[in-house]
Amino acid sequence: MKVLESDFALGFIRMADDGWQLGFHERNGGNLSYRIKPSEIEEVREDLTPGEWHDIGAVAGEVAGEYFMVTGSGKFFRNVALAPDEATGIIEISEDGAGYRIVWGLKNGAVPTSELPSHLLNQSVKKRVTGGKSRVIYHAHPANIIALTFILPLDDKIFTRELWEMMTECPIVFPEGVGVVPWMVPGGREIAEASSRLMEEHNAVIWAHHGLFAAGEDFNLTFGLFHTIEKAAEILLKVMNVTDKKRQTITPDDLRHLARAFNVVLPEKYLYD
Ligand code: 2HA
Ligand code: ZN
Repeated sequence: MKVLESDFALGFIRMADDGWQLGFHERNGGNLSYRIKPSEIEEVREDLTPGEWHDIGAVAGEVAGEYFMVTGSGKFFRNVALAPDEATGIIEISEDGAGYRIVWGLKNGAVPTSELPSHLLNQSVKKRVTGGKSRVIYHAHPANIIALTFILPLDDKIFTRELWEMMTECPIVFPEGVGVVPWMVPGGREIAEASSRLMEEHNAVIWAHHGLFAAGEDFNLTFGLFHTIEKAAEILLKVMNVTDKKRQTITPDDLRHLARAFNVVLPEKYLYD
């Protein structure tokens, strides 16, 4: 079948458009990657035309030989649904994990996202730590999370706990907490390595004064995680707009009770007094 008839491509396009509709993607902000299943790539094999090999700029060993659907560098998310074969494409990773070639889309000389090193290193780590289940990496520039990186200390423990307290479902949606990377130059191997180290433990990593990365098994779970974290940040900012003191909140003991009731593990390092 054609790539644009496949469920994975339609799911990818819908998620990109959802992010645009929610205001997460000004101009060319943000990028998305999906690690395609072998059965899914076989379904669209007739529609693939391999191009030349290029250097990734990092070695993504755990995903060598795999195929990814990715957004294009400089492409606007608002155009993904209108011209998916220009704004997105499918790439194949070389057997040594250091190169890629375009096999579909990214028409008219386009290239994969400028954050390809971060996507592939994060994809590698998440593939390994989830036993192959994790497939989606999503990056965008959500206003409320970015705003918090000017106010809260850039500390995993403080971001996690503040976000958990904002909605009862937060600790159930991201019991492993969020990681925080200090401000760094985007697009390269250094920020990719810093993020992927935090992805060993978390499914969401904040880039200070820049945005958020989320990882998950499918488009629903990954978008849902991203959206939940951004909404919690919005609530926290609403509270902070009114007061610098919460009159009451969800306490560490409440969080322990919640963890028992919902069968999740909340690391004690986040349950400080
Ligand atoms: O413009 O979001 O981090 C794409 C980006 C770079
Ligand atoms: Zn960005």
